Amino acid sequence: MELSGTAEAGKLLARARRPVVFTGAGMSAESGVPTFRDALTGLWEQFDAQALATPEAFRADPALVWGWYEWRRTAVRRAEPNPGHRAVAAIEARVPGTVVVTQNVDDLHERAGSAAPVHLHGSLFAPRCSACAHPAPVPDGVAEPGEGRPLTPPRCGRCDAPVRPGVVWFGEALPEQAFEAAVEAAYRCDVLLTVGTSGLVYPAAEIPQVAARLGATVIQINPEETPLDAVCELNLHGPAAHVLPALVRAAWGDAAPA
Ligand code: BJW
Ligand code: ZN
Repeated sequence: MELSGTAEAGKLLARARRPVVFTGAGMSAESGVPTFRDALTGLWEQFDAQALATPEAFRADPALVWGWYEWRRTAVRRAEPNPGHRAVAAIEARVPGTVVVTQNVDDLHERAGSAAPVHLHGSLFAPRCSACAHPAPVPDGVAEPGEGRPLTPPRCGRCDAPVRPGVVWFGEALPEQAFEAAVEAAYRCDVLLTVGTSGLVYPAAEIPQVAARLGATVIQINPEETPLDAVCELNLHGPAAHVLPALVRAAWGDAAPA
């Protein structure tokens, strides 16, 4: 009897000793956090990336950019991890060699129980000085920000320059340690799950490609086709919040932590 994609992927996952779970915005979609490029619902449908997610945009209008990130941070604080995030934490609990690499700037993997996800594109919860990079406190109890409404950024406690969001904008280098950890995990892994990413943004999109080139089995979880289809042995078409728990059950049965 031919195995279904999920059953086959479950067998591969159950045998894995050094899996990598590589996630993008689709991972958090069912927590109500919008993706970037999905038609109608993606952030870039509504907002101009060049006016909000570049260093030039912050220099031109720090209040607009800061306000937009305040709005997004407030939305993430109100969101809850979904069963997909919990399934990722369950994989980690089952296989101690698991590495979670995320492009997401939310904290939903951590809140679902993942120990130390590698954040390739920074975090909404790590603001820093735009001049001296000194870490700044996450503002607490700020006025409810409107959708992208200008909101003056706080000043650095060390040099008084404006504080910026601790995320990676277009044209900026990825945090060195995080990128090195991700590349090393891609080199070492036996199975890589690529979940909810369009695979369009580099260098992050190299991670599943590196793993595939070095012989790992790459399994994709995404309702849509992506450029990563070409390097994937299995494509599980569906939402992460459904497919990942099913995959964990296929790998370890109903006794799997979920
Ligand atoms: C579901 C689902 C469900 C829906 N379940 N799935 C031309 C060619 C190649 C490269 C470049 C180029 N021109 C410029 C570049 C470089 C650029 C780049 O890659 N651009 C491309 C867009 C063309 N890259 C950079 O600039 C990077 N830096 C760099 O290259 O530096 C060079 C350098 C070196 C040394 C010194 C200095 C410089 C930096 C990239 C930073 C990306 N930043 C952002 C914003 C972060 C902050 C913020 O959140 O605002 O990161 S952009 C945005 O895209 C965000 C994401 O992490 C990233 C990836 O998006 P992701 O996660 O894949 O989301 P989507 O929306 O694209 O896809 C969602 C997917 O989920 C879809 O497939 C859906 O089907 C699926 N989905 N529901 C499962 N329920
Ligand atoms: Zn400073």
